[in-house]
Amino acid sequence: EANITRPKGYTVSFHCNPDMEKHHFGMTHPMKPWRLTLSKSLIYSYGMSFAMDNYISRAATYEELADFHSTDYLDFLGTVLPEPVPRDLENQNPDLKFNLGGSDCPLFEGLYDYCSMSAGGALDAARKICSEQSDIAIAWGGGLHHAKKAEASGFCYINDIVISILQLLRFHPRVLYIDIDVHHGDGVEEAFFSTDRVMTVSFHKYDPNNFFPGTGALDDNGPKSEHNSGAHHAVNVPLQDGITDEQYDMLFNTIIGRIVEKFRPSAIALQCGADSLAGDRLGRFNLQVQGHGACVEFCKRMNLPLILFGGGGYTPRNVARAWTYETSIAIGCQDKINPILPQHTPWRDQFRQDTLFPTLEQILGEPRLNKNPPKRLQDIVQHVTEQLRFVQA
Ligand code: V1P
Ligand code: CA
Ligand code: ZN
Repeated sequence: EANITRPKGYTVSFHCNPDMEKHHFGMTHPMKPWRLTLSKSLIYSYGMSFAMDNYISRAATYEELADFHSTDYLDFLGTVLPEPVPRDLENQNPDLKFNLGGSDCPLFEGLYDYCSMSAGGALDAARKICSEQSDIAIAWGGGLHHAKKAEASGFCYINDIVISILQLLRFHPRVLYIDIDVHHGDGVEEAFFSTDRVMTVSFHKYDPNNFFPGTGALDDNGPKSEHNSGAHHAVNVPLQDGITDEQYDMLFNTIIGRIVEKFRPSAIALQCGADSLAGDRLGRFNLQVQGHGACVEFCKRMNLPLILFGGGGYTPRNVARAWTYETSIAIGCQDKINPILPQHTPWRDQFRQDTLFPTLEQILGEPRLNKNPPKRLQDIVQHVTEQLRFVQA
């Protein structure tokens, strides 16, 4: 591989914990922690670790998790045992405590360890940003945006993003949170609903009746009372099936550009859920690796301390492609790397499912019919622009 060198003038840190990847949600569950192993293999095969500070993150402590989560919930999470016989997927137990143990948030071996490791990596990333030892901190094992203070939701048990942003807020006056997972970032939005120090922006597929979690309408923008400082500080970009790179790029650049201008954040937290890619098992969009990565590039150009979190992503070889490409953008070596996947990458057979000579950027997946009319996108931009008139830095 071409020699990948450390970027000049800034530092990228990479935070992971290999023990996290060993956990299993169950055979038929779409969330596969080994997608992190696949992503890392590809990142290392390209030689990118030589251009970053690499940290094996520790697990977050109970006290660190309790910065956001209720102790009732954490105590229960720490003691529940996996079910001896997996529950029938259709048969939801009516007396679930804290929404734990259903088909979305199953109880599995080592659940508490898995959660505290995900949060540990994300929190380490935030700490490196706060101490200015890192300018772009990467935590692909984080990004679990649905978890609530006292409730698991949508494959998420501990909200590592909220815990990391709380850490950033100890040093930074204003944090911009951006979420490009195909699902609404409801847990993060809710956690910072009543503060003007965090602006949350989520781009997502929106269908209140047929798409999880059903929240995140265009006019859900924070508390309705003008006396609440969080008013207008939640931005939602509800989209339909099949959105393309060009459309997404236009929305992202226009909306995020105006927000940065008006809100003047001192740090950015970007959730890079890869289920917004074409061909995702749960997603509905038509984004390519380039279009997804363009969001990371745009944020990097803002020249602010940046954390990159993982998130959803249910076609593991595409998740690995996107997060590898985005790691290369962080380092600034995206134009130097060979688009043909390294011969010696472990798991190469995973990528051969697509073609004999798999590339980094080419993902497979039949394009979906685009249900986003240009007029609707213009209306979204206009709504957000009007909303921002109420926002003061
Ligand atoms: O749709 C639902 C709930 C379950 N029904 C009662 C409604 N759940 C979704 C959850 C998606 C979570 C996405 C997480 C993330 O944003 C962040 C990591 O990406 C769901 C779906 C679906 N197609 O939306 N659960 C499952 N599929 C599922 C399928 C098989 C086994 C277990 C869960
Ligand atoms: Ca989102
Ligand atoms: Zn998702």
